[in-house]
Amino acid sequence: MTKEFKLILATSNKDKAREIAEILSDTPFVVTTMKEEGYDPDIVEDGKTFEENALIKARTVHALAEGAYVMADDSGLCIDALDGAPGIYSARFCGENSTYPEKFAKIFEMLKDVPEEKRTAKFVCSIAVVRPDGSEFTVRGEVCGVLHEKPMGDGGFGYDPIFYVPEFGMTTAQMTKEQKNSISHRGKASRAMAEMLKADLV
Ligand code: ITT
Repeated sequence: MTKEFKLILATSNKDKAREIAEILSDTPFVVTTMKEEGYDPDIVEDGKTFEENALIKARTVHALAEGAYVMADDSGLCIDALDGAPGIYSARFCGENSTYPEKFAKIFEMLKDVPEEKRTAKFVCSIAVVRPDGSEFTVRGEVCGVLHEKPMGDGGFGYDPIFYVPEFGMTTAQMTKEQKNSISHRGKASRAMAEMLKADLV
């Protein structure tokens, strides 16, 4: 018989939590957040990779929520001409309190000598899961795109208005939720995660 189980999401980012809940909506997983579960830990993201940071977040919440499945997402924008920056520092890029328009302006200032065809980038998402028994795994999803100097669209969040996907002819902020989830780094990683957890459901 198929069991339902709760996945506690170790994030304070409401947009991520919303996207993951949508992506997993037609699976047997019930997604809840650490806030909804009453946890508000101080998480020190001092890893060097997306995977390390995702594991740090998931382990921190798992230590509080014994006996639960905990998942965390560490993600970001990696710009080829900037050697993968801002990468794991995407949320903090240009200062923790900077706005996205300020982050966009900084990026295009840094790219001013880079020709348009070389303004390629990818979104990366690493998802880490810690099971009730403490076993853990990570999965990764990526989506390639091109940076668009003029922000377009008001869907999604973060860097979506400047992340243009040529195959769709639009930015991820112009896509419907379904379109973005079908191709996004988070969509790919979440579906890979659900696949890994399938055996636990039987
Ligand atoms: P938590 O650590 O609490 O999960 P956070 O937002 O600080 O929240 P990260 O450290 O993983 O999470 O940083 C992810 C950042 O990468 C996010 O804040 C955006 O700036 C960017 N990002 C990730 N996924 C994105 C997406 O789908 N669309 C646009 N920007 C995205």
